[in-house]
Amino acid sequence: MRTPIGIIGAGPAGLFLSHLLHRQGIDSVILERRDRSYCERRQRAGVVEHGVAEALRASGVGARMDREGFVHNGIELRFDGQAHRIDFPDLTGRNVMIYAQTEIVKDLIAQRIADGGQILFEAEATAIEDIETDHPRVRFTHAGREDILECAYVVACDGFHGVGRSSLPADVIQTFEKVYPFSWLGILADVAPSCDELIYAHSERGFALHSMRSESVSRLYLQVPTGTDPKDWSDARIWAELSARFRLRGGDWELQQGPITDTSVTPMRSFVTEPMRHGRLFLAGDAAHIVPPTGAKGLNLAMHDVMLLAEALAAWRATGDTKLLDDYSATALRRVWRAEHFSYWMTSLLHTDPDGTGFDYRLQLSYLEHIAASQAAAAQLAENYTGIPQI
Ligand code: FAS
Ligand code: PHB
Repeated sequence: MRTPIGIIGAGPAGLFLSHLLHRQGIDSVILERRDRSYCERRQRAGVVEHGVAEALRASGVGARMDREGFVHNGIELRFDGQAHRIDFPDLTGRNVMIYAQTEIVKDLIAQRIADGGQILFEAEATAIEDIETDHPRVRFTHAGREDILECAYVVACDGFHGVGRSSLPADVIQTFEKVYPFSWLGILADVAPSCDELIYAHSERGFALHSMRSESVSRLYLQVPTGTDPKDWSDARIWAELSARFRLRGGDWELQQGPITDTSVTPMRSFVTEPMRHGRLFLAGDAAHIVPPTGAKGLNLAMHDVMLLAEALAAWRATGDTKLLDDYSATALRRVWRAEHFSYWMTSLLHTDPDGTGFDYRLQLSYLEHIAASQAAAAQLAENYTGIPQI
């Protein structure tokens, strides 16, 4: 098989890149090791930054997001039994969309198929070769056969556990990592959200987040110790813990409960690979970087990477000019490190150490009270959360 751009992974990064390239008249082939149903069902992110929502609309795949998603003009911080709203438009002139990553993946797969795009599902990339030549290739297995995809460029959008990152020469890359001593236990529940906007709750018992997927489906998360087995958490225990962590003084707010339909535990890590390119192999999305989901940046970073890469590949295809391709890694990493810091900052601000001395807990409370009192401090959070346009 031969294609100008070989893409590994049909997650949001690989799919959006293929879609953007198609709009520039550039062919690509996506190799995806899982089947379509798995890719469309995998519970992941829920917040779409202002700029990413705009890019989805501008490229013709934002209609269902605008019909079925929610425009959110703020979030609520809960701490010390009180609530404080961060008003995004007032502080930044921007907002965010709540529209699940599963739905973005469905929309992009449907659009690629409608446009005649080539997505090979259940096709696992096993090796990426000759990346220091002008004819790199991807070995893959599909339908029980070994095959080779000959390309001009390869873009690994294959997530944290893919083959892309490990195909960069070890003496070329540098990785940076921070592992947190806690994870998130996430649930989907068939119950209407108990709030109109997301609630990020700081409490002595640990962090909790109330998000949503629709008017009848809630998405909630609990900070739990690393290594937590979801089987140790009954529905009753989950709801009791969530209620305790969202509690407000005066008690005039109640968390609505309902049947839990999905439970998962996600470890928390910060991770960055530098550079995000070597020779004719590029990394994009989780293949290159991971953020703790507290800042809702993972999906959005992946989309920004491929927006940059699509523009660079279009310039190369039109004129042979590779300057934007040569600048890709440095340009992408500026946004990556900004998102890494914001995600680390939100995580450190809101997650508590139940066995802690209380010193860190009081520092967190002091900062949260400062954000509630200072427009400048609130603006810093709002700017990063809604997505900084130019970095
Ligand atoms: P993805 O991991 O989404 O996609 C990679 C694709 O490559 C997968 O389909 C995989 O099957 C495929 N692949 C891997 N190896 C392959 C191979 N060898 N050959 C072919 N295909 C291969 N972000 C948020 O903003 N908010 C959240 O709440 C949030 N929750 C998350 C929960 C979990 C459990 C995880 C793991 C991540 C979460 N994230 C969240 C981050 C997540 O949304 C990612 O940032 C986003 O999926 C990144 O998209 P991609 O880079 O496309 O990678
Ligand atoms: C989600 O809706 O899944 C979600 C929202 C905000 C976050 C993380 C996850 O920070």
